[in-house]
Formats: sequence, C-alpha cells, structure tokens
Amino acid sequence: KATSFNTIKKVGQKYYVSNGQKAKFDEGLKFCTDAGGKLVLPRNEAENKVLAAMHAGLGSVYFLLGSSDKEHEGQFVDLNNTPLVFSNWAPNEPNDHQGKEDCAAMQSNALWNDVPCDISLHVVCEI
Ligand code: GN1
Ligand code: CA
Ligand code: CA
Repeated sequence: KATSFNTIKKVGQKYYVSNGQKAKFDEGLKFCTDAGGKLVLPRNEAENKVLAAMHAGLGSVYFLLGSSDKEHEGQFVDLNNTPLVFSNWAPNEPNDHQGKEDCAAMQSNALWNDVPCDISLHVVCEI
C-alpha cells in the first residue's frame, strides 16, 4: 500500500510530513508507524515553529502530538513514556477538561492543549 504526503517540511535531520487527513490519536499513531515514522512531537522551539508553520498549509485548528497522560493523569510523556523536556502549553493547559483530556495537540497559534483522545485531528508524522 502506498502512502503519499502533500505537505513536507525539513527540520534538522527529520522531515515533518502530512497527507492532510484527520485521525484519532490511536489511528494517528498507527498511520505514522505504518509509514515508517512516528506521530510528531516537537522537541524544541525551532521544531515547534516548523510544525506551527504547517498549519497555514493545512488550514486546520489542531494537529495531534505524540504525547499523552493516559498512564498517569497530569504527567504527559512521549511515545517512549519519557516525561517531556520541551513543551509549549497554552496558559492554563493541560487542564484535563471535564476529566476527559489525555492527548496533546497543537493549536494554530503554536500553543499546546490537551484534548480528548477520541476526537479526530490532523496527523503529522516525523520521518
Ligand atoms: C476547549 O470547547 P470547550 O470549551 O469545552 C478545549 C479544551 C480547553 C478549553 C479551554 C476539544 O473546551 O481542551 O481546555 O477549551 N477542547 C477542545 O477553555 O479543544
Ligand atoms: Ca489528562
Ligand atoms: Ca485542555
């Protein structure tokens, strides 16, 4: 099965790629793994800016980020279960709104927010 990407940004030795599709967190994880990469997670300000710049092209409110606090409420970790070193949360986030928000997402203003893991957002993979 072939996967094509229509938005690609180079950041250091990595590429951020998207095909403009939306998915739930678990689906996004699988999509990126199947594509030979992983769900995006900016590790510093420069990477965060590159990812934010992809918003313009896709016209979306949110991207999924490869981080959740499913295991321990309030403790966001990366896909290797390592606590985040860099984060860019919006003021008052993450707030586990209504006790249902365990997945991280990036808003179009480059700030992060925790959202329910079962909503569909744009998927960006790093490869
Ligand atoms: C949004 O839509 P609302 O107001 O119930 C947001 C939460 C934020 C909250 C901040 C899916 O919740 O994550 O913490 O605003 N929900 C979504 O006021 O983006
Ligand atoms: Ca949570
Ligand atoms: Ca939130």
